Amino acid sequence: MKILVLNGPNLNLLGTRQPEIYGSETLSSIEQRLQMLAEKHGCNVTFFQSNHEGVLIDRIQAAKDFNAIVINPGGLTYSSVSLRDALGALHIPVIEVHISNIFSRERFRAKSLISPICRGVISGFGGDGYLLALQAICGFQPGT
Ligand code: CA2
Repeated sequence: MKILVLNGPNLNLLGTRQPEIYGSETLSSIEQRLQMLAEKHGCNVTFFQSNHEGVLIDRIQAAKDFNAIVINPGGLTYSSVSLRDALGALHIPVIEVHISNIFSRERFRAKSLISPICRGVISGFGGDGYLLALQAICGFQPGT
């Protein structure tokens, strides 16, 4: 099982600002935790973060040999039809992850353009959300 973990604009700033919303864990710490969990369950994870919509779309178009994508699109969640089209064109499961609970914040954050083409959405569990997504895709039991 090969999984591509994508992070969009500003997620490189995790752990540096706004800890009251996004917690204090850095993206690299989340990626380390994912790597360890993936190894334990025989999955292969590849990480990619970009602040640029077109760069993310290029990475998605090149992801033909992956079995699934876990993506936190950041602010592109609410604006990018192009990102949605690129993800939808792959015909592999996509799981949308958000660190914060996007439904309990400003109203504009509650309407994702990405969610309708996703297998599922995980929102509000901090960095653990990415691990829950891996669990859901790879099919192992919680806590194992
Ligand atoms: O909760 C999430 O994971 C978000 O996708 C994070 C996005 C935000 O636009 C979405 O509404 C929800 C923001 C990315 C992180 O931005 C930061 C900005 C400053 C400090 C730390 C993170």
